[in-house]
Amino acid sequence: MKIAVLGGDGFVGWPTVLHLSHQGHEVHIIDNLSRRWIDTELGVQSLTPMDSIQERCRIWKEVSGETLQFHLIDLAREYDRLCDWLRDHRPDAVIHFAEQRAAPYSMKTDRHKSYTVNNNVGATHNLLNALVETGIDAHLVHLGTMGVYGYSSVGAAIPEGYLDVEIENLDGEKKGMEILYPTRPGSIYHMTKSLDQILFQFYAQNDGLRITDLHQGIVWGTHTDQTRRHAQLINRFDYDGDYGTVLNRFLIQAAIDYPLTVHGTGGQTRAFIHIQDSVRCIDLALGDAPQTGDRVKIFNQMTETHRVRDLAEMIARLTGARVAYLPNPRKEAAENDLIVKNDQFLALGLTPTTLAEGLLGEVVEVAKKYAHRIDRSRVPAVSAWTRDIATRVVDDP
Ligand code: USQ
Repeated sequence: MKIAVLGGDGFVGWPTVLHLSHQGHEVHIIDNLSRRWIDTELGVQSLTPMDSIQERCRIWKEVSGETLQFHLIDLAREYDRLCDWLRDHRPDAVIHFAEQRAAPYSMKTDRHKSYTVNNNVGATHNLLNALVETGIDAHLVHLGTMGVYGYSSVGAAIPEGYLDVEIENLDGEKKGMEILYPTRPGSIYHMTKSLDQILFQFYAQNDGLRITDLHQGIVWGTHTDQTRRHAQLINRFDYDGDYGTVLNRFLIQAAIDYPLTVHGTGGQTRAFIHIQDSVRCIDLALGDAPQTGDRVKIFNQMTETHRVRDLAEMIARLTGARVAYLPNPRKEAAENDLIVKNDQFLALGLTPTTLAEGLLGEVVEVAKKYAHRIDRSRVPAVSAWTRDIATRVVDDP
């Protein structure tokens, strides 16, 4: 297939590009390099040294013999260039990662809130609009988030996108209907992914676009089979308080002898997936495309759930790290349970990589190797969800 990977320079995008190219697909990366600019804005850098996207593509050619093409396009702002690109290249599939993906960054200031909404919703809508305008019947695979469901504990498993409900009509008869699972996003970022869902529902119904939405959990790990093939193919690794995600943060904190930064009581239960499985899932979803006229296909892209304090205590046991229980900069339930259905990927053949499989140590090794690149002052999470909370957040444990 000819595949466009929008956001192909990012944390999940880059290993996905390599995986699909390795399988023999013709892969085009479309990216505005905004993630690199945000590093510059924040004054932080990936734990791992990343080369330019052009250099990464050159090394991949050397290692694999396969060509990757890079196109610098800003989806949210360059609608006409996007349409031209689609007309010129006519992809069979488009994978859409091209959104600002950090909840803390999206809550930083009013400017960051506006940027995240304008960028994410603008990019998604421009893409849908452009597919209709150019008449290209590509399968659109979007990276969404588990966070659209929210974390209210009702003791029931979260289904894959849709909920069967019963409502009473005017004659008092109970009628069944299927609805998108009600969204309850916990940040501006998660809200943009909730808005994306409605855009997808409309374009699938109105224009027959073929869309798959992957509700992904928190990704951990850094290497995949393909990024391991050369030092310069290494994936990015975020550790800072805005972009680092919880498990990877705990692992680097353990590696540099920094107390593990648990928010509140650490009672938040979240869904997790290893980066290698994330890439496999995208591949499986590509092979299971909906037909024209189908509803949006929604998968829960996660393999296990864990409570944040259990992860911290497990890593403390493994490494001897100390655990710091800090004021929570976020507005979120102090404790929640989470049960998630992921039957569709299991049925398609996904064999989950779990925390138990020794890969935690691999991440600690990577962190130790590049520990000299870490600025300890950028480890605390300081973006607060409300002004009230901001006054309570402690900078350094
Ligand atoms: N947390 C800590 N300590 C930390 C960092 C986080 O206790 O040092 C807690 C947070 O308060 C939260 C949980 O860990 O309760 C998860 O935080 P996170 O930063 O790992 O994940 P989140 O902000 O939800 O976002 C990440 C990705 C996002 C993706 C999402 C999947 O950045 O792109 O969509 O995970 S999910 O969480 O399932 O919605």
